[in-house]
Amino acid sequence: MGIIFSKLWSLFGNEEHKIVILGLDNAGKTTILYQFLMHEVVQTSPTIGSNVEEVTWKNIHFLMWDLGGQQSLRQSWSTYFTNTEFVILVVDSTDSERLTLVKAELERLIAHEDLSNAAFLIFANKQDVKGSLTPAIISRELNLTALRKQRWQIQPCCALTGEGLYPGLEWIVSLIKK
Ligand code: G3D
Repeated sequence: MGIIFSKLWSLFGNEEHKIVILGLDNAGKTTILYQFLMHEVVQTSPTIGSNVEEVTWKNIHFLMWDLGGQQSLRQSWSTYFTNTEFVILVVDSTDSERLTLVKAELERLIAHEDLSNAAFLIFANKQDVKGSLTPAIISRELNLTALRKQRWQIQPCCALTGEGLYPGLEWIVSLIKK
């Protein structure tokens, strides 16, 4: 029994969970990916196409795709959606002008059939900047409470220091363990 259990446990531990990290350009996607990878801030440049990295946390393996957020690149996001379990949507909390654009992208995402079972973690990033929008305002502007089909969570964070990132990942882990 013990052997079977430990085999099952190691199987579970080796499973890889696919996450796509989306958001407009400059939201902080690449900074977040590399925070998860190295726990330290790296110099980023605009993502051309995609970055992909394997991240292991609490013995759970994640394959994290960071997709470029410029308008021309957003068209190709859907080619990455197959088998995606989690979407991390990164919002620049200092960019109130483009929140309507974020809302439109979110609507496209939740309507996509390949993401119908995915859970959505929304990072309200750049909370270190004075005057940034609060998670409550971003929730309201994105109309998150109307999201009924998919599970979602909004998490304030600062990708530069890493604050808030692991509580977000913890939510993802709690869904995996359910
Ligand atoms: P992207 O991958 O979504 O396009 P990046 O975004 O990760 O390249 O980040 C875009 C810029 O925002 C970077 O600044 C990065 O340092 C900054 N940034 C990311 N997260 C935060 C944050 O939490 N707080 C603050 N203040 N800045 C953040 P540069 O100057 O390199 O363009």
